[in-house]
Amino acid sequence: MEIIELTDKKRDELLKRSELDDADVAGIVGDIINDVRNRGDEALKHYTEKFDKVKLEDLRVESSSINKKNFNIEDKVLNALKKASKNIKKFHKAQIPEEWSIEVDEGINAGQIIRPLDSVGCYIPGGRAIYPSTILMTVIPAKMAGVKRVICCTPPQPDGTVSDIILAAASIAGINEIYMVGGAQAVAAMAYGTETIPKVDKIVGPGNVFVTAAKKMVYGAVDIDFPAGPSEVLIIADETANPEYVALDMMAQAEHDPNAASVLVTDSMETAEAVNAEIQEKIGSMERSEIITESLQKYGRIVLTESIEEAVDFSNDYGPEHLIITTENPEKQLESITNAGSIFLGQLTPVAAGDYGSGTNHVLPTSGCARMYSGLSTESFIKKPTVQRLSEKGVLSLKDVIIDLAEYEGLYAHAESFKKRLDHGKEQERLK
Ligand code: HSO
Ligand code: ZN
Repeated sequence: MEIIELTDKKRDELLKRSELDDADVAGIVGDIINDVRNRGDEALKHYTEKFDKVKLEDLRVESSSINKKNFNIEDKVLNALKKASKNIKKFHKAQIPEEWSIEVDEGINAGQIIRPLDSVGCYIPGGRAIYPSTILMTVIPAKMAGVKRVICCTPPQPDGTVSDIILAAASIAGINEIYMVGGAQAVAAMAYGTETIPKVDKIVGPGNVFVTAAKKMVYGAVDIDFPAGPSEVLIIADETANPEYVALDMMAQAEHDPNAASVLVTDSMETAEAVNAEIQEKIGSMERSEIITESLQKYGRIVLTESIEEAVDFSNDYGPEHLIITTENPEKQLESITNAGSIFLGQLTPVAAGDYGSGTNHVLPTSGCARMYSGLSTESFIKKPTVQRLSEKGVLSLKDVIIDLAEYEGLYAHAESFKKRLDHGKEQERLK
């Protein structure tokens, strides 16, 4: 990889990443959504046959195949899922927000209560990779929030089933409602409901361009998490960074997708050159060498800055999905970080830790969306209705505010509704 000095001219070029634009697929996706709204299950089966090459009688996975004792997977993998789920549960439990109320002014009590969404649909991608970890990352926070009905949609395998590892993860996460449908058609089904698939309140989870485009189109009919495209990592490193670790973290992100982005930003030419050399040395022998090579060629970057502060600045502009800070004192740079999906501090903390088992969520905003979104969390499944109660004193103290503003806005029923409460208070006072 070329080592590029950060100049104003280069900045925009460097901020570039995957250009997969869902506008390109908007037409097809819109047609699929309409078809699913009109024809329900029949349309789902049609698209499953067309895209997944499977003819399905029944879209739902029998719950007996999720509620079973023995899954056809290695014990060590089952145990890994269990241990990961324990950490993910613990972390997401800590994210449950508190209800609160305050006395805004004398006699005016107001606060927030916490209520879970009623139903949630998790999209679990199939195809190129099977990610049981994504089941844990989507279902567990919803469960922790108290969502009663959590369903999953995932494309079927060529034999018309869902793999046992996905079923095992679903069982560990505590759900038994899985539907074999993928792509935009799955999103449409969960947004509008079909004979078999229930309409849900929110759709979450990563997916390809079709899924992402569909999520954006159904937003409004349901809530969605955020657009989650090809994975990204940005690494801020100084001269203390371990070049081998940095190279591996870049390749780990690159192996997800030819369109994934891996960016190293360092103030040390030595680190830049050493990481580059490590990648060159390892890339040919990596298991997924082809994907890594394509991804690093397209969106891999090594950027040289004049200082670590400049590296932090660049990272904030980039707003990476994953940010690794491997410097002498990463907590110091953390103070100035404003935009990042999930942050990994120090040389012993690779992104893989958060991908699988340290407890944090791996469904994170990409393509700069970390500027305005946080990753999936327990709060993603929680509503916070506000609550208030006025006493006579409260009514009295608000009288000028409410009546004057309501009359100014010409909303006399508003003013009147308040005056009556005022009279009520006076009446109570008189009766005392
Ligand atoms: N890095 C991916 C999540 C993942 N990694 C799943 C491994 N399995 C997006 O955050
Ligand atoms: Zn990953």
